[in-house]
Amino acid sequence: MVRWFRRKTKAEVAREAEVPELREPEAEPGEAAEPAEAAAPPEPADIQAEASSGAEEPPLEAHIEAEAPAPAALQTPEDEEVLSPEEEARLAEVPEARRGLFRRFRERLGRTRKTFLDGFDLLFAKHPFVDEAFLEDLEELLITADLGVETALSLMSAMQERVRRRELSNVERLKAALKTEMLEMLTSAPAPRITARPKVVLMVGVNGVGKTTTIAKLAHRDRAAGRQPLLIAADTFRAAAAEQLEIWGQRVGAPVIRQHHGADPAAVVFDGLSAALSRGVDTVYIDTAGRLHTKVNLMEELKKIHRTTAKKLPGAPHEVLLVLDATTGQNAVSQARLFQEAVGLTGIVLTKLDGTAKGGVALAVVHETGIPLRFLGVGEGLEDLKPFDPEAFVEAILG
Ligand SMILES: Nc1nc2c(ncn2[C@@H]2O[C@H](COP(=O)(O)OP(=O)(O)OP(=O)(O)O)[C@@H](O)[C@H]2O)c(=O)[nH]1
Ligand SMILES: [Mg+2]
Repeated sequence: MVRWFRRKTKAEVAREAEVPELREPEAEPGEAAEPAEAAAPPEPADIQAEASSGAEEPPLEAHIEAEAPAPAALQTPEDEEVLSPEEEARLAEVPEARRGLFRRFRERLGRTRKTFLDGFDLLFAKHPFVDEAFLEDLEELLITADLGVETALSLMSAMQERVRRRELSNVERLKAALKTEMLEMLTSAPAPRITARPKVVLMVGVNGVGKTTTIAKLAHRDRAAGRQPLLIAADTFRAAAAEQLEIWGQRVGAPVIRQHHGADPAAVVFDGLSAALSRGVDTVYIDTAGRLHTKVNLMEELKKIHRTTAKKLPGAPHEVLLVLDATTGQNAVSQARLFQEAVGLTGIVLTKLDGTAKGGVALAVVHETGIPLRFLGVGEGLEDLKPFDPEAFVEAILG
């Protein structure tokens, strides 16, 4: 598929012969930079000096480079609090509350961010011009940063117009262009406001992705907002699952409805909803057993839980949230498709974004399934769940 796209890109490039960046540079690369320097990006100061010498018409890219701000120094998790002047200026435009969110996100998504920024650094070091080879390597970088082939291709085609307008000539410009395109890809219609009381949320996902922990985090958010949550332990498959949920329930101040190990999960849900109605709680979270999305009988069980919920409380579940573990990379996309087919999803929670370089998978999931991202898990603590904010996310991985 990658090879197919490569051929297509070349064909497109051939058709777009009028695009200056895609043509062979008029000057030989050796004239713009000695072979020994080819491994390093041209210094803007050098190019400026060359551009102003007037002795020889510099290559087109030199003009672009001379007008553009200096490339930002590479940011790493260790030095990410040290911002470039451009970044400081951008942050200054963001209201105070959001600034804090942006900084925290940056810190937690440090490894994904490093993948992109290191990749850009290499890209500009390897290619002195924005030419076909540059674009192929950029495409490769996006694919390996866990965007996957389809999403990377879509971004690359959106970038074509920017190539035409010479907007990819240095790191800052490339980042700005990608940010705009990614933001567009990630932005979906705001989640519909649910006024039902109790609001019932069914949590689904494969083993170990963070369903139970995410329920605890959501219940914790409810408590902080003055809402009373109730938790239903419909994972009767794993022996310790109900105990785990009970411990979280005690910690966040939410009652937990459970039965014995091996009980019918749909029956637990039925009882749990009765309790929720009689207690008049605001929110209900149904914890389900992790299941292989490819196992038909387990998916059937989930459908039964869904049907029982709807029978007991018409209109429920109001939300079906699929929890995906970001460290699984592209596999997350196929999980989303299969759960969507089985129970219908209203949103996705992407967990374990802290400590993984695979955060780019967020783009693949949204682009390839069309299901909105609702929350991001960025740690194991109760506070480590953030509503998905496309702008903060894009700033965290590219800003
Ligand atoms: N670093 C990190 N760890 C997380 C995050 N979310 C969950 N975890 C951890 O992932 C592990 C599994 O979490 P659980 O909540 O038990 O996952 P589950 O989906 O309920 O698992 P099963 O019930 O076995 O299917 C735990 O050690 C959690 O602390 C996150 O956002 N970041
Ligand atoms: Mg669990």
